[in-house]
Amino acid sequence: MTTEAAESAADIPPFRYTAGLAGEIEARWQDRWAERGTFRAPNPVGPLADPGHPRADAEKLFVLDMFPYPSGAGLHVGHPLGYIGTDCYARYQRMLGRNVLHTMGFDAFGLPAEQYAVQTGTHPRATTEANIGYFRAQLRRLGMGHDDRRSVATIDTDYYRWTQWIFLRIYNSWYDTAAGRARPIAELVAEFTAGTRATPDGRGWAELSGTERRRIVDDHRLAYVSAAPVNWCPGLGTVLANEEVTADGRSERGNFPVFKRNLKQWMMRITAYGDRLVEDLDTLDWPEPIKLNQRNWIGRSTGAHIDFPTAAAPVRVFTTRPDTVFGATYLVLAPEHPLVGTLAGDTWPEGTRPAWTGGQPTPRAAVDAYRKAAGASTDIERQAENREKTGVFVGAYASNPVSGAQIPIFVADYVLAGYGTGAIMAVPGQDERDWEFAEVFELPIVRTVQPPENFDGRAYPGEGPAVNSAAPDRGLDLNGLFVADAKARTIEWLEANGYGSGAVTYRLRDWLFSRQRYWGEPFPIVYDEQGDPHPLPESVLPVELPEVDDFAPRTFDPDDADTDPETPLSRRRDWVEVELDLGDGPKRYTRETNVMPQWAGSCWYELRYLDPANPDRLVDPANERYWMGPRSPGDPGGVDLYVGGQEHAVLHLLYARFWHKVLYDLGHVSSAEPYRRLYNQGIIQAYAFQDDRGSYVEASEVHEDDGRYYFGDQQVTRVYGKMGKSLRNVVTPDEMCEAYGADTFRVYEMSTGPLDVSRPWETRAVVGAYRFLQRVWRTVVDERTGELRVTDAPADEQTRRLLHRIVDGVRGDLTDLRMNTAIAKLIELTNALTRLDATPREVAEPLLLMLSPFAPHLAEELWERLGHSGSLAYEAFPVADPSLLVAETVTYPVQVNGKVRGRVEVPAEAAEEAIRSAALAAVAEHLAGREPRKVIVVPGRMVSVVG
Ligand code: ANZ
Repeated sequence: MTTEAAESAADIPPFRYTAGLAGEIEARWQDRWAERGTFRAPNPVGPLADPGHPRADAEKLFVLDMFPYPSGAGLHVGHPLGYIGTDCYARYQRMLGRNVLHTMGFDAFGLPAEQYAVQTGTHPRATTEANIGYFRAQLRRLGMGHDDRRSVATIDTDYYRWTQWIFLRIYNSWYDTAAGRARPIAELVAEFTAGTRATPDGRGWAELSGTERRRIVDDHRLAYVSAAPVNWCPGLGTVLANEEVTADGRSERGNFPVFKRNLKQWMMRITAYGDRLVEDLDTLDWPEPIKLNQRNWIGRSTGAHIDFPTAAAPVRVFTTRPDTVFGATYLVLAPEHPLVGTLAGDTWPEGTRPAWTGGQPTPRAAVDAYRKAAGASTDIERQAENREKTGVFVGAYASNPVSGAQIPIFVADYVLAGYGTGAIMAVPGQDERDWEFAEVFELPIVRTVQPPENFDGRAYPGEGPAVNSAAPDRGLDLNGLFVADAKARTIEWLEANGYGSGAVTYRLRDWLFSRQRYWGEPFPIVYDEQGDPHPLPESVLPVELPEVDDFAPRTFDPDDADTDPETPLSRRRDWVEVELDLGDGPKRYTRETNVMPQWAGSCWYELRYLDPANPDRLVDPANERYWMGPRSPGDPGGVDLYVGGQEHAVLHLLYARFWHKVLYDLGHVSSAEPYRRLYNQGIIQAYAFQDDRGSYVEASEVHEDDGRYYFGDQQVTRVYGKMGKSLRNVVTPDEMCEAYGADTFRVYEMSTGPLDVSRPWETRAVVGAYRFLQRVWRTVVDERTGELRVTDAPADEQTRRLLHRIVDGVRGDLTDLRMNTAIAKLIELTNALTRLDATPREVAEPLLLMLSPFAPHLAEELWERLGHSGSLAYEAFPVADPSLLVAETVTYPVQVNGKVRGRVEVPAEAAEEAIRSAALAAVAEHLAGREPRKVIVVPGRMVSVVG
């Protein structure tokens, strides 16, 4: 390419480090590492134990990358930024003496392969495995020091067997809120049976029917079937998790409308862990913005549940402002609230305002019409601030428990079914949305917090003394209390009078765990004739994904919400219908035909890395304790360094923490958290080019002419953005390896910034890294003869001091993942060496060792040429001699009128002015206060004062 083109072939010295030579060296060392198993990390026990390994008894370090989805496009140069960073760090730490676990797996279930299968009929396994092969080859070519035995893919049956096993553990447990942890469901049943735990309605366990018992137990499980409202996307033929729905209520993939519908789905009770997921963030070494993201997502709100009696059952509301209850002038139920049907009758009560009826003859008709309309909009739309408030009266009243006032009950879509209790007490005086609604429906507004004097707004949500908030006959008087005290007093009163209690609610919803797809883990669940679920015994795992002819979920008119999903697995009747003996004789069952979401496999992969070949357990406890166990009391344990992109701030990290905590509670792991330290790498950005219609054109085909950019003969506009297929500005690592070699590519990527900073990609700048490695090569090898240029003679003092200063700096930089400044220091040292006639071995060797995390192939090659056998991967990283780190000094004799009268020691690089004043101070008594007539500084030699 460009670099070589400038020089004609004849000019190139025969032993120069070129892309061709780099390629040869790199392939050779990659083969050797693989043959020798260089990066295999020994386990304490089991198939991967290796007591003879040099690091078998060493301190451990577990470095983890967020594993990729193996897409068909392969890696572009943006992807390996984090992988190269962790590889440098892992290599460095290994040289510090640690037993380092670093490997790479594949998050291999997922939509793209399935969509491709739908279009072409190619089995997703075939495409996915081919893509994995391609990724592996690309990573190998980059010289990654991965333990090849530990690489797992979530689609391996031996892997998803354990994903299913974990599902069964979750299914077979419940959250004991008193103990603050999950426990096996058998212990719950034992407590009910023994009578030590009361049943929900207080009847004895023995008095309950089999079905009643099953309902109670199933209601406790951490994995359960629910018919709750879900995001149904007819255009994709599947339901989606909240996280997969965009802010404007469409599917993230495909951009189809998403509707709320009640469908039977598997759910995971992640909300049981809401408190711990928030609190334990404090134990983690994670970037603050990610922690904040998680806290917001979990969205813990404290307040109260308050029961408002009605003619039918009481309406329970959740409020964060129980102090404002005297200002509750109406209630609002979500359209989906179960009491709506009961409360809405056949006649409008006396005095119903026409505006409240929605123009319908009866409350029931009004509510039905309203519900239909509300079903068509998304949660986001329903909650939009500037949206005009709509609603209808249900034709019934509730009584405000603190005042006894009769207040009307409405349904309105600004109240969501999936949050709190799906019902609110509306307090227009303090809540803006309630105020707007009250204005539209002419409902009373009563302030219960005194706004400041200059307040000219409508609802006042702020701090102030309570007003209009006393019911002396009921023993409650809040007037004058500030918000916190008024809240506490109200909760006390509610609890004493049986109208409610303090409560905590989470924005976090239970995790919808079913997908109506093919390419995912089947559930280890069958249903009996009553439709009740049964777990399959562990002995039949894995439940393998059956072959099908048609991979497509059935899709429907994207705008028709009234359809039911039909899954690909449900069409294989011979697979779905099974006869099994689950302990009470052979019976007919039907299998669950949904599959798990892609998140499942990535919830626990780091654990399988620890013990990938263990046939009997997910991970042997001794191996888990060694690699991930807590190091001290209060330490949550977990992976020592987890590197990945910010886009996983919420979902993956939250789900993985949840599963890990369940496994921890049940005693399967000793670490309370999966990822002790998290680090977000930056992204790679690059120029992209748009034509006059705004479409992106292939960036590599654009040429520059006099500051303008052309695609063919068409002028295009240059923009800048994240490298990727959509901007058509992809550069692949393969091209870079071809043109310069993997070592150059690695050094270039690492030199452009600290690991957590996003940076521009500039192909033209890669040559800088290439030239640097050529200089390193030249310090060791004579380009013309191929002979070594290294001498055993000691280095001069200056070079030696430079070396030690650089060793010290590079260590600090690598420890803090500042790869760029480490490389800058290595360049400085190399440049100093190129000025010498021969390179002292005492400098060349540490230079290669320090370079090896970044340019491992070149370093290995030169290390071998210096006469070492074996790999330098286990050599000790250079250590700086502290005595050589103190700045060098020079001692100046100071003459006064020709006689030496004193001596001063000053830093070698001291400026003349500093030497002069130090010298004058040293001979002050010989000058006896006289101003010297002349001071001559002879640099490095002497100072002469003429008095
Ligand atoms: C009365 C009140 C008075 C409220 C007041 C707020 C201010 P966060 O903080 O987000 O948890 N709410 C409760 N459930 C709701 C639902 N399903 N859909 C829509 N809104 C709901 O918000 C909790 C507050 O949001 C609750 O406190 C309730 O309004 C409303 F001056 O109750 B509040």
